[in-house]
Amino acid sequence: MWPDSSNDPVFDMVRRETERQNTTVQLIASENFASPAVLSATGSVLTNKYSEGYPGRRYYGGNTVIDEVESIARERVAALFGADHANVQPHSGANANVAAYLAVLEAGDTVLGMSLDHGGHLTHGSPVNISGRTYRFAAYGVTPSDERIDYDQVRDLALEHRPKLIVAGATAYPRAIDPAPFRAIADEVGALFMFDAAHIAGLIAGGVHPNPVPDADIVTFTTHKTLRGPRGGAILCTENLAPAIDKALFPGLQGGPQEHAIAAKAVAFGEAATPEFADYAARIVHNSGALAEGLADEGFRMVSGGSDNHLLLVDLRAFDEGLTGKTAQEVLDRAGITLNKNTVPDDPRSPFVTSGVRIGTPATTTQGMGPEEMALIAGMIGRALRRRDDEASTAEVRSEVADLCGRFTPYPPAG
Ligand code: DSN
Repeated sequence: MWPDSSNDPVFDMVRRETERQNTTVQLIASENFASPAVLSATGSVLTNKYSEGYPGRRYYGGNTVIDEVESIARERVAALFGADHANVQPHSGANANVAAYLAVLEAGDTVLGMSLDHGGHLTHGSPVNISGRTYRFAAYGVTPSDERIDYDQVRDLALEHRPKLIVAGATAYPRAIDPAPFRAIADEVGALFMFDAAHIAGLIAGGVHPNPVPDADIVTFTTHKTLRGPRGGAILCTENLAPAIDKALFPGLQGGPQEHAIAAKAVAFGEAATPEFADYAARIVHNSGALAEGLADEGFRMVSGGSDNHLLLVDLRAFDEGLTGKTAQEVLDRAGITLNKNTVPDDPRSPFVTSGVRIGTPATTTQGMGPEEMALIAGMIGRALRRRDDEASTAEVRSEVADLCGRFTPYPPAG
């Protein structure tokens, strides 16, 4: 029926990637290890089906089962966050955001969002992104003193620019974001309020961060970060915005939904509603605190002094003025520790070089690592970076990483 692809080198690449994930430490704050059930739904025959439209209103036949799948995904995620309405079709967080903008804005409208170089998202108005090219974004940031969101500045900018939409949410911000002041400011200037919960959706679902749903008109997020589902996005909104959101996503932005991914989202939403997941979310934050302590002992400076969530933003300059984020990422890659370079607020270095790294605990927490292992990892990071010109030292850390991962292997060995 089909050509024999079993020897396709792509499968060897998949095997090697499984091995990489099993044998190195994953500290990228936006990554996680999806469960076998989520992976199984993602790899299912639902990938074969066309289902443009929404449950009960499709442009193609044969969607009885697909309607059930998409309906259960919508119901589960709406219940998880207490939202009026859910759209589970966004292929990504970026698409979720663009659809939200399409639903409530016209080209040229003014929006207030967090500046990318203070931790905001690309889709919150970066000039190189469709958001910044289509709408007039004004940007707020963090205070120079405590490196936390400057709510006074948010209010001042809102009063000055009179945005139609205020956007909260960040990609490299280690503190909890309080939705209530944003709501109050949006009400004061007559703006809509959108909360991009991409990074912290799992922390919200697990009850350890404030839920933005009661305050925000629209909540967008990715499903693959702390929420631990398949790659993808979702949008929650109030009942009055539901028709505009659905129309903006399809046919406004996307065509056929990826129902295999939607099935996997449904599985992940089910998992996120369990007491085990609430415990997981609490352990993510606990591990961040332990990692911050360990890194501070090694001489690193945490932006904002620590973390309330799943990530740390580490300013490398206190550890070594000459060490860039780029070099740190490369050295640690060789040592089997995967993280990403990241600018720190008001970074004099470019985003390709940076003075910082971003470090997250969602994946290691899924593996079952705890504060003891966070202390070990902090020590390994310090040692690898301190002796970065000594290949033998890097190899020694790599071997310790392999031993550690051997005790917390996420997946069975492939092939
Ligand atoms: N690329 C994503 C991240 O790593 O944070 C943006 O959501």
